[in-house]
Amino acid sequence: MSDYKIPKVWEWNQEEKNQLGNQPVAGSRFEQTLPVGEHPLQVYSLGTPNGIKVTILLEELKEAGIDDVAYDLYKINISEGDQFGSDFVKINPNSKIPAMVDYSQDKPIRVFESVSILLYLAEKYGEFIPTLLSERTELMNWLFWQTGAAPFVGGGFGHFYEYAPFAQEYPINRYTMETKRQLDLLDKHLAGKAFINGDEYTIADMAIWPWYGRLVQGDLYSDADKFLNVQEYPNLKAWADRISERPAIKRAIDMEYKEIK
Ligand SMILES: N[C@@H](CCC(=O)N[C@@H](CS)C(=O)NCC(=O)O)C(=O)O
Repeated sequence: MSDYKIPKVWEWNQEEKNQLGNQPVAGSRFEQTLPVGEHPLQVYSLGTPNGIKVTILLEELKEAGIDDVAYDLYKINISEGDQFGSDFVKINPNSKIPAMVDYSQDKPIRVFESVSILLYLAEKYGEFIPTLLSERTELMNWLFWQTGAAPFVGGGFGHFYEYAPFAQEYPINRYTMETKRQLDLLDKHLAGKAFINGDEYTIADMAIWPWYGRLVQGDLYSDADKFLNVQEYPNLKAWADRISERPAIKRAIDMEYKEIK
């Protein structure tokens, strides 16, 4: 039991105002010019699960023999607050990585939200996205599922298991329950399938693997694979291992990010 009483109106603790972390307001906090490199695609990101989705697809496109997939990759250091700089916020008003600008069009196109970037690139190059309506719809189902589901893993389970200042049973139980339910869902879905959409490797695998593949491989939060007893999900683990063997995935994980300042 805690002594906390919910006030009538929540108030922001002003002492936290100057910190770089969460604040209850959106928008840029300071002027910051972002570099623009020589290539048509400018990616501003970081090697987090949402960030690496984009480099995975870009590297898979190269692997598939697409010639004009050159890009500049810049590091947005979210622990230093780069996501709140003025130029970044013009690209992504939501102040989260990843974000991208495509300068190959008459007017540059900004793209934010990792799955929106995956869809943009897959459609632009006509790869890793099925054309048949039924298959495309199934792909969309899983892309939207990933976007809605992963915050329970990252912002819920991961936060309370790894980052919260002290361990609390109630939120850890709540989010572990939901995370295991999602892992079981993927395990059941992947029974007898090579990939999320069936036989074809698509952007659904690239969106889901950085969260759920890395989680069952023990690469997301310390010892979380043991805590979550991931051997209960053999189909999911086999899929995760299959994906992580791909050269594009290995390159995306080791990718060097250029400094912005
Ligand atoms: N739904 C967004 C989530 C992006 C997101 O949460 N990015 C995190 C890093 S993985 C971030 O930029 N956090 C910085 C912050 O919240 O200030 C997406 O898929 O692009």
